[in-house]
Amino acid sequence: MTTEFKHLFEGKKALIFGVANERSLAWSIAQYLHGGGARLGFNFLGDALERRVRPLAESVGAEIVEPCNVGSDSEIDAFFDTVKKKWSDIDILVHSVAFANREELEGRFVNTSREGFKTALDISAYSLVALAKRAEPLMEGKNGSILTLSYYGAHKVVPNYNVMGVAKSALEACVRYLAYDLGTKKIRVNAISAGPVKTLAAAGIRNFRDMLAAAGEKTPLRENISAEDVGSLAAFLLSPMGKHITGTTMYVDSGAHIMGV
Ligand code: 0WE
Repeated sequence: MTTEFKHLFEGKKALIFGVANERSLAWSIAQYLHGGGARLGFNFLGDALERRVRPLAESVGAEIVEPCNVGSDSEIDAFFDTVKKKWSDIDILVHSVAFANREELEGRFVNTSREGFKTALDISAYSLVALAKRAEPLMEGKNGSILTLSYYGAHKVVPNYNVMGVAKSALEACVRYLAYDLGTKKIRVNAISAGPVKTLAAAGIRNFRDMLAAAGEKTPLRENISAEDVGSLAAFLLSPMGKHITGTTMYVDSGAHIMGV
């Protein structure tokens, strides 16, 4: 990171949801925020991920590392109670969370179950609304910024992405409606639509390696993106450089989304 960005987030308080390990897109974003002088808070989901997240969080001097399943209103409330006590307010919220049952990410979309649909939309889209609702009062007068992660499957059919495509479409619509509501408080809400990256989430996808290799070659830049590319765009959107950008989805995908054939 270049030195011009060393003070970009000086003293800003940022909550980051969705770090699973050192390959997570959320972790790259956290490192950019830390590099700019931000104070950080993280969630984790369950004991297994706590063992992964806690050492990473400690390496960037995190002041908050608390459990929070974003599928539970009571866990979100408990998390924000802690934040309120420790910090009293926040400047930044990063939402990098998605989940669909594995069987929904294989085979035909037409076979999506009612429960599978509910789970994917709840964890991957509604959770942003639930977090934004709790963040809003803590961002009063702070020019807050909220960021989530999307994927091109929200707009065009990506075989096997299935119900996650529907969930990301809903997520991007949530970004627009939240941006309208929270705009009155000068809180910005945006999404980054990232090209495929081999993270823990992707490791659970069958044939992801082959897909990744093929995807890069078809882009204008002829290469895949890295988690760092997501971190740098996030830093821009979350900083005053993105001051009047809200409600939008920005692509960091080597240009993949401009292609027809
Ligand atoms: O949004 C995603 C994946 C999110 C995801 C991943 C998993 C794997 C393990 C959500 N739920 C689960 N559930 C699990 O049990 N991406 C953008 C990565 C991704 O996933 C795909 C892709 C791409 C790209 C699935 C099929 C096709 C392409």
